[in-house]
Amino acid sequence: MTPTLGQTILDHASALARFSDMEDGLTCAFLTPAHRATQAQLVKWMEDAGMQVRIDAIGNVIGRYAADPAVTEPKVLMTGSHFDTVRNGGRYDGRLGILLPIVVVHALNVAGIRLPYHFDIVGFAEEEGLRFKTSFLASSVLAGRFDEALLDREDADGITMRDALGAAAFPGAADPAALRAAAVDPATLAGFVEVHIEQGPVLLNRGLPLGIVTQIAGSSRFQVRVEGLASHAGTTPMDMRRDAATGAAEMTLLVESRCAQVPTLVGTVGQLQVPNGSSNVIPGACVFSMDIRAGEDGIREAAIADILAGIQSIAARRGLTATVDRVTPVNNAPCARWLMDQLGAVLKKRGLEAFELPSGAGHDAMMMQRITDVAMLFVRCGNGGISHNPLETITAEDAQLAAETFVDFLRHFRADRTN
Ligand code: HGY
Ligand code: MN
Ligand code: MN
Repeated sequence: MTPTLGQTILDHASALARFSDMEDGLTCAFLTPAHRATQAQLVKWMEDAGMQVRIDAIGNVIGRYAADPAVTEPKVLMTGSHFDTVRNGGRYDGRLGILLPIVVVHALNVAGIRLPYHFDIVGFAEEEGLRFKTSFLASSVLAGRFDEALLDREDADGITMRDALGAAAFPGAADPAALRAAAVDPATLAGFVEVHIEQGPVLLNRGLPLGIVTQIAGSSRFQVRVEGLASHAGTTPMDMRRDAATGAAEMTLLVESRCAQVPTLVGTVGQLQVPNGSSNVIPGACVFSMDIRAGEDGIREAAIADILAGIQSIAARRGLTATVDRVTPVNNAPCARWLMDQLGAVLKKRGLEAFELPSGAGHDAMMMQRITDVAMLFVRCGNGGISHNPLETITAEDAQLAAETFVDFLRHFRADRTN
């Protein structure tokens, strides 16, 4: 393989990072002009790599590197990740898992190497939930789990998902029947294997370039609206206030203290706003997000039960009301041992440790795990392992090694589950 695969991956990630919703950083929210430009660029790179490409009803870019024509009834091995980002995010989260296989397919195609199965790369249009506060939106369509009620959900500007999709005008966009029809038939799949930047410091601290994921932590997201009474900041005595923001602050501290009780449990309030607040008005309302995750579903569910009860008791004590909206939770997703072992075998062949680690971050593979066996290859994250931050980085050497390992994996892949 050409030693420039790694550098090409980094160059492609830099090129995509120029399509952004913001001036001095990378934000790529679902169906914005930057998102559409990213999607168009992915189509072009997949076509240049020798793939047949289509865009489905939610905006996923799906490229197929067709199987060796001599193989009858080939299965589909699927890979991919998301191309949307968080606000002011990193350029590798999600995108690495699209760009790396594109570069790999390009190299296979140039070398005239066909595979005994169809190899599909999916650029998932939306995973982060930034615009519509969704969870695994694009992979839920592919997995046949799309919640049609989401079409009526509005973004911060009051634009519904239905209208945003309609304006994008993909074939079938905003048509529930087309969104249903975009689901893949699980019987056609041999599995789903996602490459992703680790987004944490484990591989970095152990001096390892690559790792194999054992499971992906389940997660639950909520939007909480606390209502109190807006009143004058100068005239309302402290003991007569119904301050929604101080109530939300106490609820935030409850999330922190409850989630600190169990090592694998994490809880985050990432958005906290006083809508239409003024410096001289006691907050009459406060809205905040909650993201709660754990490696075991029971631990997460027990924490959620305690936190939701605690929120109501804090609200009652302070004369507030709290309304909680729950985004569909995603359960812990175990990776398939037979796929992990095939990844491990190619790592060992290269003299690398087949190191296994769980993922605390969510991934499209979680949703795909509902319909097929999944595995994930993690690539070392630089800069102390920081992610969801512009400082997120990988090296060209690690990208090269990941690409070469992925080539080995594809060339040795056997769908019959015997290792
Ligand atoms: O939030 C997550 O774990 C993912 O990056 N969307
Ligand atoms: Mn992310
Ligand atoms: Mn990601």
